[in-house]
Amino acid sequence: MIRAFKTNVYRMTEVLSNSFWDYVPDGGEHQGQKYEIFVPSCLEKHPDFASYRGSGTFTRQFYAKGNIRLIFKGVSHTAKVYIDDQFVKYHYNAYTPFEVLIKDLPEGDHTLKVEVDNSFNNESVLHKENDYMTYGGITRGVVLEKLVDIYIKNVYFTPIKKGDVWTGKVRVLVENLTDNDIKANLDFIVADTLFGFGETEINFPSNSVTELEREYEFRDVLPWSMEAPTLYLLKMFLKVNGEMYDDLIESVGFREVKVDGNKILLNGKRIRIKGFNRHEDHPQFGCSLPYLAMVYDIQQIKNLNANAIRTSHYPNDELFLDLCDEAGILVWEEAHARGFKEEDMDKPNFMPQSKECIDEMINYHYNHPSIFIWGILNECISQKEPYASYHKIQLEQIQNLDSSRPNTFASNKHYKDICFEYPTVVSNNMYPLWYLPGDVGEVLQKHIDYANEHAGKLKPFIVSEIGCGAIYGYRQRSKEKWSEEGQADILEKQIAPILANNACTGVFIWQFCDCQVSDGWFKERGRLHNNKGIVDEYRREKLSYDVVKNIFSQYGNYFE
Ligand code: ADA
Repeated sequence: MIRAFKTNVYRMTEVLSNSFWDYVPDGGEHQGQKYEIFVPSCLEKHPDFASYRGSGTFTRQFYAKGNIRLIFKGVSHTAKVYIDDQFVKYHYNAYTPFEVLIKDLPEGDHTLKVEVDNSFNNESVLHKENDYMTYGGITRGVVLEKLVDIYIKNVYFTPIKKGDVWTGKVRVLVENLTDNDIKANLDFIVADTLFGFGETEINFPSNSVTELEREYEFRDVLPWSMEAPTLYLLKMFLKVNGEMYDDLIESVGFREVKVDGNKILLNGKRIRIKGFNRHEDHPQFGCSLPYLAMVYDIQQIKNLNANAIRTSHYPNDELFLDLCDEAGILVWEEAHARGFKEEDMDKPNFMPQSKECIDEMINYHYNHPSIFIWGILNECISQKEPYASYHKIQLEQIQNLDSSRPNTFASNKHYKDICFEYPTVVSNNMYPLWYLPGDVGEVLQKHIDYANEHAGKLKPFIVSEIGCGAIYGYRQRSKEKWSEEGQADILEKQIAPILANNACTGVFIWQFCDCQVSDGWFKERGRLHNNKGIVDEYRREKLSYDVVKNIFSQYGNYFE
C-alpha cells in the first residue's frame, strides 16, 4: 500500500514494492551472498543483518516501454539508482520521496538496481549516530508509472476561507515529454463538481514543464477539522483532442491555519495542542511500519485524547500522514535534523542536503490538511552565527514554498537563542524535573517571557518536547527514577501547568513510544533505547498512559 487512496485511474501504475527483491551486501560476514529481501523493509530486521552498517545492492526486473517515472517513497539512507546498468539518480536522505523520469525506454524487461548505504559518512550528512535508529534498506514503497507524451506532474491545493465561503488555489504542473507543442484540456472534479482550467485548449510547449494556477470557489463543501476531518478527492485529468491522456488524484481538506498574535487558529478558532512526539520505529519493522501498525498507533493516540503528532525528527511516510488526515490529528512535520553541532553544520553537504529535504518534504506532502506547521533544525546551533543564519535561510525557504502554514524550529538553547525572530511560531524543548530541577510553571513562563522579548513580536509558543523515562515493567511504589510510577508522577507535574498556561499553545510530550537508538549513541541509553515513551516499543502501556489520558481529557482542542 502506497497511499490510503487510489492516485490514478487512467495512468498505468505498477507497485514494485510489496515483493521480494534480490539483495547482495557489499560487506559484512555475508558479503557477496545473494538474499531475497522484502521491499519495503529494514535490512536490520533480517537476522543476518541485525547490526549491518554498509552498502549493498537491491535488484529487480520490470517490464515497460516508452516514458516511465519511478517514485521511491523512502530509501535509507543513501540511494544510487541504475536502470539497465545506467546510473540515473543519487539520493541522500531516508525520509523524503524522490523520483526518476526515463524517456523512450525500448519495450521489454529492464533491470532496476538500487545501491543502498546506511553507513555514517560525509556524503549523507543528515544521518549520524543519534538518539534514534537510522536503518538500512528500501524502507518505503516504490511505484513505476508508465507515462504517455504528456502527464500531470503534480497538483497542489491551497484552501482559503473567505467568511463562510471556501475557495481554493489549484496549482498544477504538466510536463510535455515530446519535441512538439501539445494542446490539451485540463479539468478536475472536487465534491462531484467539474471545474475547468480554461474554456479552451491549453498549449503545452515541447520538452518542458508548464505551471498553471487558478483560484476557484467551492460550494457545499464541509471543512476539515479535528472533530470532523472531511476529505475530498481532487481528480485532475488531461485530455488531448477529447481523448483521455492522463490523470492524477489527490486527497484534500478545506481548512485554514493562521497565526494571530500568540494564537494559532484553525478555521478561525484558537487550537490547543495536546500532542506526542513520535519516532517511526518498531522492534519488528524498524522504520518500515506496515499500515496496520500505523493504524494501531493512531488508535492509541486518539484514545489518549491527544490531537497532534510531531514527526520527530524527519518527514514521515505519506501513508501515515493519510491516516492523520482521516483521523483529524494535527501534524507538525519536520525536516530531517536532530541535534547537529557546529562540526555537523559546517560540512559542505549540510545546507544543500537540508534544502533538498525541505523541498521534497513540502513538494510531496503539501496537500495533507493534517499538517498545520512545518519544522526544521531540532536542537541545532541557534545561539550563534553563522548557524543562526542557516535557520533564517531554511525558514525563508519554507515560507517561499508554502506561506499557507506557520513554521517553527524546536530550540533547546535556553534563554540564549538568537533565532526567534525568524519562525512564525516559537517552540522550546525543556525537561524540568528530569534533566534539570525546577518548577515547571516557572520554567515555562521564563521561556515564554524570553521568547516575547526576543522574537521581534508576539508569537505563538509551543512546548515541543517535555517528558521523562520509564522502563516498561519496572515498578517501584517509591517512584524511583526509571520506574513506571516515577514517570507517571513526573509527567503529571510536567503537563498540567503547561496546559493551564493560556499564553502557551500546548505541548508535544516526548515521546509516544520507546524507540531504538543508534549503536554509537551515548551508551547510557538503557537497552539501547530512548525509554521516554508512555508506551514501550511494542506499544504496551506504561502507568503514565492513563495519567496523560486523564490530563488531556480535561482540556479541549480549542481555547474558549
Ligand atoms: C532532545 C531531542 C530528542 C530526544 C530527547 C531526549 O530533546 O530533541 O530527540 O533525544 O532530547 O530523550 O533526551
